[in-house]
Amino acid sequence: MADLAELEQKISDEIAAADGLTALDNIRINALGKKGEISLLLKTLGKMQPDERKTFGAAVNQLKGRVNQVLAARKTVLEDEELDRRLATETMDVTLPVQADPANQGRLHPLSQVWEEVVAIFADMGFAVADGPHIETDFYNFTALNIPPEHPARQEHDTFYFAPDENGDRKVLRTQTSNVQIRTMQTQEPPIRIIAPGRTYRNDSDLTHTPQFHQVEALVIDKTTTLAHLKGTLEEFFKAFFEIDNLKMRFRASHFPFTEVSYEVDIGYTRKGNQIIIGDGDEWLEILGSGMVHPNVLRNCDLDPDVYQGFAFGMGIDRIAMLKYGIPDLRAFFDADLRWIDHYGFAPFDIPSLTGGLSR
Ligand code: 2NL
Repeated sequence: MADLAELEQKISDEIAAADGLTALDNIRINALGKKGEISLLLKTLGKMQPDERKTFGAAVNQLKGRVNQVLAARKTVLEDEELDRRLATETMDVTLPVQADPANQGRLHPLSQVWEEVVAIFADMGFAVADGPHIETDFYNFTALNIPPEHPARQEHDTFYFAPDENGDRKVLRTQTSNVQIRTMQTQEPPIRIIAPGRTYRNDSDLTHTPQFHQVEALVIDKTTTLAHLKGTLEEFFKAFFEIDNLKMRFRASHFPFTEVSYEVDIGYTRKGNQIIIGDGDEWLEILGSGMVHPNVLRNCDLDPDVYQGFAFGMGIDRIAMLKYGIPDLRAFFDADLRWIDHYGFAPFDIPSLTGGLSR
């Protein structure tokens, strides 16, 4: 029994001296763990006489209870000390801004936004979106569009050519998205009503041109499609796109190899300071090229020009994005500068729609 008192004193001294929760837990394991000093004492009970076993067993159990109490008390003290230490050393600046919602971080590039706006407007008018290859054969980029070899229009396209293959044929990076319309006319029966938004490529680089840019072309083919449909479509599109009720439009006779008749279309605007307000006013802004699809183009796609006719137009997405959102420098579109995208970009989950709002 004297041994028990001595053991209790020793364990109590150790507990009092424990300087942390880990040290305290080690003391607990050494005393009460499976192979702890007190646990081992209990294992000697089996070899004792019944009387001795009764008194010794009770004494060890009481010792165990007291040690547990001392351990718990020391634990509370150590935990309080730990909390006081953290409260004294750790600080929190409650004036810091709330952390940004991760679902609302990142911005859509204005081009992506405008692309989606254009798609939403034309989809609402019943146009399907078509896509095609960026690397194209000479036929789909030029010949099918009534631009035969040696035609002067080829020079104006600043085409990127690939190295010729074994037959001497050179593929090109498409200079406009018309290859998509050609492929559509070859594979689908009219009526056809598509837009072809996409990347286009020309070997041209200055303040207002980048070697890779974006175009949307449209094509409507049916038996009775006329210029009036072209005018109506463009008027509806620009009113929806620029979110205005009044729109002045001007059709200037022009020439493209793939349309006959051909028009360049201007829209009216006024200047307010260095701001451009689109819709009304005395100044004109050239915005797109258009016309009735040339009979040769229809023939090249095995459509009979005595049965079918239609309109087509093409415009630059980069340019209408700059106009709508007042972006002065085209080249910044391709700089991948996060500060620029933060300024001009759009919230990722604000998907443009005619009912929910195109742009907010
Ligand atoms: C412009 C002019 C235009 C077209 C593109 C087209 C396509 C086919 C047939 C006929 Cl498959 N036309 N596309 C027509 C007129 C103008 O683009 O200045 N674009 C920026």
